[in-house]
Amino acid sequence: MPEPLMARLSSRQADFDSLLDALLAWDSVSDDAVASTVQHVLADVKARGDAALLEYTRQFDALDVSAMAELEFSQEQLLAALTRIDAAQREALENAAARIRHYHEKQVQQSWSYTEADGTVLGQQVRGMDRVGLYVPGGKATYPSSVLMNAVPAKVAGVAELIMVSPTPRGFVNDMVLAAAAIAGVDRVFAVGGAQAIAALAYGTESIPRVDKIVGPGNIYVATAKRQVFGSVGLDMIAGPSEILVVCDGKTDPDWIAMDLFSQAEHDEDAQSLLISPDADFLDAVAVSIERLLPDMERVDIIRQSLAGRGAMIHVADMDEAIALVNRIAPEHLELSVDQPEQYLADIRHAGAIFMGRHTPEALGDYCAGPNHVLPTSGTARFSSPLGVYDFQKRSSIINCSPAGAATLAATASVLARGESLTAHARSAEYRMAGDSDE
Ligand code: HSO
Ligand code: ZN
Repeated sequence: MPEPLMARLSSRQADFDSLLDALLAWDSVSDDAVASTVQHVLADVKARGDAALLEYTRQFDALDVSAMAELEFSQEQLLAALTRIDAAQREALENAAARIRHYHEKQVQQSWSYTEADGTVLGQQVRGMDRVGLYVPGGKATYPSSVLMNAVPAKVAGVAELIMVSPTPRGFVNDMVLAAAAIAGVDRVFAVGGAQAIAALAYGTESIPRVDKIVGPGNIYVATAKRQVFGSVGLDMIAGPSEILVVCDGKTDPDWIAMDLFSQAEHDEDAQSLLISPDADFLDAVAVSIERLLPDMERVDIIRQSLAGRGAMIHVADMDEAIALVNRIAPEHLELSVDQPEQYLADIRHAGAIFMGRHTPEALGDYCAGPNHVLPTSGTARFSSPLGVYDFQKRSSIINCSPAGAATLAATASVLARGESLTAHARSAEYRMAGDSDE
């Protein structure tokens, strides 16, 4: 057998813990030169608006444009893209969008309130955001499916205006991306990208309105720009490379598992594919499948680099140990390729998305099962959740005191306020102790 492509670890080896830590380590990329370029671009777009945006678009995207109007796609153009793509592609996009919409409709948070005995009403009012910006990369990682995954939940949340930006280097336009925008109900689409697009969304220009939140993945310039505008605009998470962790009892076809590992690895050289099994022979069988299947893959080089650099097969004693490892890794995607996966579900504490059973490959979730494919990476599933409708909703607290309720609360507030030496707070509360001033 040739030297296996993926590293092989065993939970029994003495240095397992440190090897695992090294395997999982991922430093979010930061680069001083990029940071200072981005800082300059942001300040320039903030100061000069469209003029700067046009200059950077000419410079970075090699586009010969002189007015922002040339960089906006009309709704007619979006619909035209929808008619240009294959009928099968259109149908698949529409089917995926409908399923994603249906799933996300379950996530809508409702306003609520309750009334206390003295008539005071307390509650929470939920509202969709006014305006959201969606960044869609223009290069090798342009995914129409990601347009749906970001835009549909925003629209379900009731976001009034959804603005998409996506670079079109040398005028290259991806019809599937525009078609997905049309299907998802994106309101405006601009052909701008990079840090300058993030600046436009964060600060607004004459033609691109300022948004309340920016979502969507991007290259290092985009990620750095998002970090730098933090505070003036809401942001989604800054995603690391994609990961998959497959736990298999050894009874799934090894070809299926090899292909599931490839499906994440083909995203990018830094993507991470891990396989855990209590069956060492099965790990060998998957290694054989990998050797046989890999040469035919279109992205063979990316997959090879990803599996060799960041992939691993981990042999464990039993399923209990496998599940403990899952929780330690907190993977973005977890496949439980086992009989009766339900029996393990209650013990899983950290995973972005859990794919249950042999017939649920991650690829189905990536496109069309319904749940979101924007998920926490690099162990952040310990504290964050899939992108959802709730990310585009915000809440206001509601407090409506009855005169009697105010009098009661004022007694408590006054004591606490005086304890903090905040006399105006205390007196403001105390005025309400007596009931209406004209009584
Ligand atoms: N697996 C990616 C999402 C995606 N897959 C888009 C295919 N297209 C997120 O980790
Ligand atoms: Zn994927």
